[in-house]
Amino acid sequence: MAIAEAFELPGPVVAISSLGQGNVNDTYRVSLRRQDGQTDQVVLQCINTRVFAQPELVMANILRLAEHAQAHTGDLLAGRRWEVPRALAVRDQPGRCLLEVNGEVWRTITFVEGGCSCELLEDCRQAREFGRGLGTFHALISDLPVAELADTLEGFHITPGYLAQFERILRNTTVRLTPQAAHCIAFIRDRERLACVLEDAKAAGRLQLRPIHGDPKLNNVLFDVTSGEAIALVDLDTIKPGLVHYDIGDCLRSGCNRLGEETSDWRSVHFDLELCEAILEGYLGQAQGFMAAADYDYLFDAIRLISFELGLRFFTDHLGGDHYFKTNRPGHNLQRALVQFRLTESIENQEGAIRAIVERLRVAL
Ligand code: GN1
Ligand code: MG
Repeated sequence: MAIAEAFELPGPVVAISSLGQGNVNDTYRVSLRRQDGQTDQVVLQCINTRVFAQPELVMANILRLAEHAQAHTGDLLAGRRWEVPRALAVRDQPGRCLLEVNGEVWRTITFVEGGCSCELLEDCRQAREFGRGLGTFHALISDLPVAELADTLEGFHITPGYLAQFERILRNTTVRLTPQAAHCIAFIRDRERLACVLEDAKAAGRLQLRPIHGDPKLNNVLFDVTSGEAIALVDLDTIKPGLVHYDIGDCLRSGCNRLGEETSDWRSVHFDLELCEAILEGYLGQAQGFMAAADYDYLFDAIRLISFELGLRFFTDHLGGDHYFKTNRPGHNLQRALVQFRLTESIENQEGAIRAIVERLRVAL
């Protein structure tokens, strides 16, 4: 409570409870009583500094984004509600948004009232809103020069880098290699050559760096509880220069797996084409203004790659002793990897249909 109260809050704290299911930071909901007697809420987070070694750069990106988005609404929103969470300053220290307590780094962010997140998509309408939310976010910041954003997480979404890390950790692992782990190793080896598809396209100048969210999985989008419309993207720590393809891949791999990324029934995981089409339709409706022709050519690759990459990251963490993603039990990261690899396989098996959806939308929109 004392930590929350060290920030400029709109009233005294009345309750604190944990919020969300992030795999990296610890997140809490802080309820407050405003002067008019109403309750208000803010989000309090302890930043995982093993992942984000320079939290001040993370905050600088979040502030830059808020500033840019605020000056930039207009046509894109067409009267719809859109919120950009803002960081609150430490009490009596205007401009400082981070608080260090016993080596831990804390910050508070505004809470989006009337917004809710979900773990699984309900239907195509919600899927379209999910895509529309990411498209709105990208379109709002597409003209923010990438040079004005810091790279807060070097190597994030650079798949060849994760592959090299996997090989290094595999050589030294002390984790027992079960048949399921052996399956993961073979699965990765079979796909090594795919790992550089987006990085090669970037190096060849076919894909451009743009501001990205970095982690637009389904539960990082808020939907208005009444209208069902997407109204915000939260969890802004990974905003940085990147390829929008990383974000599109993340959006689709999280939205089109109807069993969710935490399922233990990994053998039944499937990539749902109806949801895929609805998400892409919502996304491209907002994003077509900044998307270049070559961007469409890599959409299928992005969907396959980011599912594969996340599986590779989970599996490498399993081999390395579970130091990156939070886990509830031994083998948790292995199970998560099996889910992503099964999803990758399902994407590969439906390559023709996914490419046809992209083509249809490219022509129709
Ligand atoms: C992590 O912390 P969370 O759950 O928002 C991870 C993402 C993964 C995601 C998988 C900084 O995000 O890249 O896609 O877990 N974030 C970071 O659930 O590594
Ligand atoms: Mg995150």
